[in-house]
Amino acid sequence: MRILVTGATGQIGSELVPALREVYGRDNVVASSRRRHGSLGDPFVELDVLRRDELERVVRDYKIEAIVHLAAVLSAKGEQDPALAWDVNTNGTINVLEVARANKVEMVVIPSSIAVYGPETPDNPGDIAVMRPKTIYGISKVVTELLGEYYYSRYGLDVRGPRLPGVISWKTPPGGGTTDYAVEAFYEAVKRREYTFWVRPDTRLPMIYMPDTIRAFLLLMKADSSSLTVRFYNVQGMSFTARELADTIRKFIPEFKADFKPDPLRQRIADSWPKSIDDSRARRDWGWKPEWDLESMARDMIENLRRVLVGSG
Ligand code: AKB
Repeated sequence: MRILVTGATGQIGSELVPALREVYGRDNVVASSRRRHGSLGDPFVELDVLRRDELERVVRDYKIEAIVHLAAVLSAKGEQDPALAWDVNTNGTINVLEVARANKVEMVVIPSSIAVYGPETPDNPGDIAVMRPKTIYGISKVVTELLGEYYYSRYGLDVRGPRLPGVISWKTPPGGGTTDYAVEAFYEAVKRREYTFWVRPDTRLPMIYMPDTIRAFLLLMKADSSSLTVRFYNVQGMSFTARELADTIRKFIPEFKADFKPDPLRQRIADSWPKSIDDSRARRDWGWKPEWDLESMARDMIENLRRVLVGSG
């Protein structure tokens, strides 16, 4: 399968592209992003998803059979420039879906987010639950999901995606998300032994470690279409409060000092999201099961960040 990945230099893409290349072969996975940076090798093309003509040219030139569409503006950044977030997240998605449909691309994979949920969503929501998000990012992800379902039922385009919680990783930092504190805390704990969280200590959110995230993508992409009962699936690795995260970091870095100074915007966003999500349908339909919990993830994050930031294991 020849795959195009948009937004490939971001937090997820920089780890998903190498994983896809392992499975599908290096030359069959074309990485793309607006500007080339980071360590992804060729094949690579500079591509803005808002340029439908360029997207179409790449899909034709490389005979693309599947698109993994990662390019998006996340929740906190989206609130600083809602028009940009709307443009990139919805028009970028329409372009991907239209080019895929017109060029007989077989599969489009788009991650959704817990940001589709809102304060009216009941606790521990399943895949089909009340979705009245309060951020432009969440609204654009609901639109993305609905468009994906529409293109599937109207044109038979196989659109599917994991609905992700906060993604924690050490290779490439995330940018512009509300859940990014759960990544920054590790960087600062290793570098400076202190961190000021931008949420209250009791703020609990669902999260997932990157190796589980990559596995979720690979499993979902391999799943037989006939076994899928929805197009977007909740996946969760763990759920913890900011204080529980700080306490867990302290098990490995006893001097770690945590402060909590809630930032009104990001606290409001965090408060509007569910504390955990029900991923039983993904477990049933395509064998999803997370392998990392808070403690094993924290140990691995700290070991790796010590190696890359301070040169000791
Ligand atoms: C964000 O915080 O915006 C993202 C997400 C949950 O989709 N990490």
